[in-house]
Amino acid sequence: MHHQRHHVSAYPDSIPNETMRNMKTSPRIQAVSLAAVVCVAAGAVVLPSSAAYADTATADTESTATGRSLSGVALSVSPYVSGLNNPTALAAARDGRGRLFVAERAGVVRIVKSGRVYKKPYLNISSVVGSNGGEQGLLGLAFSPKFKTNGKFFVTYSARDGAVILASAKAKKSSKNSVKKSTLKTILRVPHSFATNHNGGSLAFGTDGLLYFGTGDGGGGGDPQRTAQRLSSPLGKILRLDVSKSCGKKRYCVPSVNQYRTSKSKTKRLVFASGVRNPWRISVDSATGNLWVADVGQDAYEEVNVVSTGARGVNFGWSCKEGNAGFNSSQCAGLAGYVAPVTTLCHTEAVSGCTPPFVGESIIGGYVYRGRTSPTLVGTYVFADFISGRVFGYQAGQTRQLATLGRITSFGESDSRELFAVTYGGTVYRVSSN
Ligand SMILES: [Ca+2]
Repeated sequence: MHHQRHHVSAYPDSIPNETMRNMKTSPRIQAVSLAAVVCVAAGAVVLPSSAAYADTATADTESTATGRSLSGVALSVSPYVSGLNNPTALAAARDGRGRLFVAERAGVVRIVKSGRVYKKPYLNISSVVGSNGGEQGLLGLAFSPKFKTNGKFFVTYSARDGAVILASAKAKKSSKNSVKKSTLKTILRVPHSFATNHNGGSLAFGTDGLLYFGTGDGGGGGDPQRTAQRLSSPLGKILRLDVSKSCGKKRYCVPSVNQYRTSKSKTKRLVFASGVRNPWRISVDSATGNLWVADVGQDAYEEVNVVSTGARGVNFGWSCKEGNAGFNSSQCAGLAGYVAPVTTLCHTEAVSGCTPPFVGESIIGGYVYRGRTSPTLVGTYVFADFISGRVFGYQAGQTRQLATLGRITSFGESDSRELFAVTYGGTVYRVSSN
């Protein structure tokens, strides 16, 4: 890996969020090529390969720099360790041991500690992980809030048949630096055979101790299976499970707070929220308990949503809506109380008046920073765009570009809630501010 430092020019003052929302929304462009629809719209982990990406200035080789402020934030994104193989997620166990755990797409979880990558995998389940298309693989990773005592953590991955599997694994002791594949146990299987894209797979524990699991709409383009608004489909949802115990034959229980817990549909019982397309990365703000959902857009808008985990009837709108614009009018029938995004990025080829820096083609959700070493960043939701390499901050209705770094696939928090990012090329970056 190269580690040249680039300097990012100061950005013009940002467009206020309201302006973004009121921007003229052109009708959905139908003329986008299939490749663009599939790759751009779908693709959190797609390798840019077409000419459409020729102007993607930032390959995955650079650190960056400092940008203009969000309430005085000067963001620094610096390489921490490299040599990972297509990382897709980063998490910490919060057991005080200072380890970062990085999921690699092929099915390996690796430990990063004190600036180095441990040679021996923490977990290797590559023999059961499918990797067809640009988006299948080991997708998500989250540690039990009680990991220190129970040694349990959770992964999501594509099975060989395309199904998205939520599974647990268990360290013999939480201090161990490797975990046996034989401890892997399937908790939930979400069938996903229609297409290889839009798998979701993001995991986040709420401050309520419940596990939130984002699923994609099943792929293709434009919600062809009409899953996202159908509550009996596990696709296009944020599911909520209690994985701290078993109920009957299931390795989870339906939380008593789930709105549809008494539904005849076993799937519907797990639905916390509907109406997402590909919530590639979700996170929970440890201070407020709010759930942040970054939903990858179709042809026009990328979006950031935030909702209390105590909310009911949460519907993020897809595929009736894409961002704040209409999309499939046939999917609007049951749409009551649609949760509008707090901020959106636009696709220049589809939205007139869409100008940098608030341009994005494949949003990568991040975290609200709650660490200690970057006081000006506290309370800011940091996120990115995979394609353009823009790194943004959102706080109190304002969105600003704070840095540039191409091909971020995921953000993650350390034991002490410091912020890290991983790029598809295999580098872990430390994200900090003044
Ligand atoms: Ca939405």
